[in-house]
Amino acid sequence: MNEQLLKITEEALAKIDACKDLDMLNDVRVEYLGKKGHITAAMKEMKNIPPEERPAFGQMVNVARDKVEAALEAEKTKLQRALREEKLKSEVIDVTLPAKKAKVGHGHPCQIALDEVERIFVGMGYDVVEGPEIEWQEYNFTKLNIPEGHPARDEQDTFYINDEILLRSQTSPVQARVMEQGKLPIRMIAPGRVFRSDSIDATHSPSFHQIEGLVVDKHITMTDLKGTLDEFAKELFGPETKTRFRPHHFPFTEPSAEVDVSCFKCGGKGCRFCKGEGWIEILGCGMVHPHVLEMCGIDPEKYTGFAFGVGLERIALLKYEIDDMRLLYENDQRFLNQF
Ligand code: 2NM
Repeated sequence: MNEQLLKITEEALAKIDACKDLDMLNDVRVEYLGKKGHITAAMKEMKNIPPEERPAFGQMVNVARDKVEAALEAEKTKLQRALREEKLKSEVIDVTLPAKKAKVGHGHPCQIALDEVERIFVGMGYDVVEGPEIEWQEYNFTKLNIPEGHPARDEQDTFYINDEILLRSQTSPVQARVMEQGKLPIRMIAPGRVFRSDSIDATHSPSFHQIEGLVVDKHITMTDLKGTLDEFAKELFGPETKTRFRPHHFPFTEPSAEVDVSCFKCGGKGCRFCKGEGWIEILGCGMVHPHVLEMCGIDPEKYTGFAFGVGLERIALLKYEIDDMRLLYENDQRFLNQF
């Protein structure tokens, strides 16, 4: 028995030594120390041994078990260490490799143009004010001297929600709201989305963006208007830019004008960009109609003002030489990634 136990132990130690991985090692453990294992079987032999031999036999089995257990444990540690080393080697990171470039988002051309316009006017001391896109017709029309029956109110051009409420067709209702608050003087621009029932083509969309400006103070004159917009044009399109004011009509201003800038492509000589004109129309403006001031709670005998309105998309199309407004709305990455 002694000899057989020795043989089993030696055999076990040899098998443990030959193990190539932890799975194999576990199989060996089961083979010798498991429920039906060889050493376990030897311990079960105890009952068949004469009582006087039992202590010596028990001790032998214990020694054999301890030896196998110790060998198993040592081999386990060795295999685990080897596995870890292997893993470390295969997972080495080369920190000198070039990194993947992160994709950084960027402004939409309209946003870039808006930032630029805001920068210019904030630099001249203007506030940027926003207001609701759903408006009372009272603010969108009546207070701006657009009476009932005026063609600008036509249901064909305006999205009405009901008799009193509509989607604003301009951002000037924001200015009517500011005038009503009565804090003077006023120097503000109102950028934002406006809505008109237009069909989509290269220059029209039922939803686009406007930036309207308003200055109200004592002694504001047409000269202030001209100087301000001339400075704006020079900052936006370059210092060589000239402006030209042509008489026009708007219900909320009197007198009113449309403003052209000298073509920044050809300097005014006439080219394909300005269609041979030398001038490009960019905005509408005028002196705030006394009736508008009055309806918004400002005394037109004491205060005067000027106002203007410019289309944001129009500025973006001009500045970045885009020939179709629809490109601004389609979110085609091939287009947007150019900005
Ligand atoms: C324009 C042209 C001319 C304008 C007028 C006002 C207000 F509220 F003061 F009456 N805001 N904006 C105005 C004047 C807008 O857009 C082409």
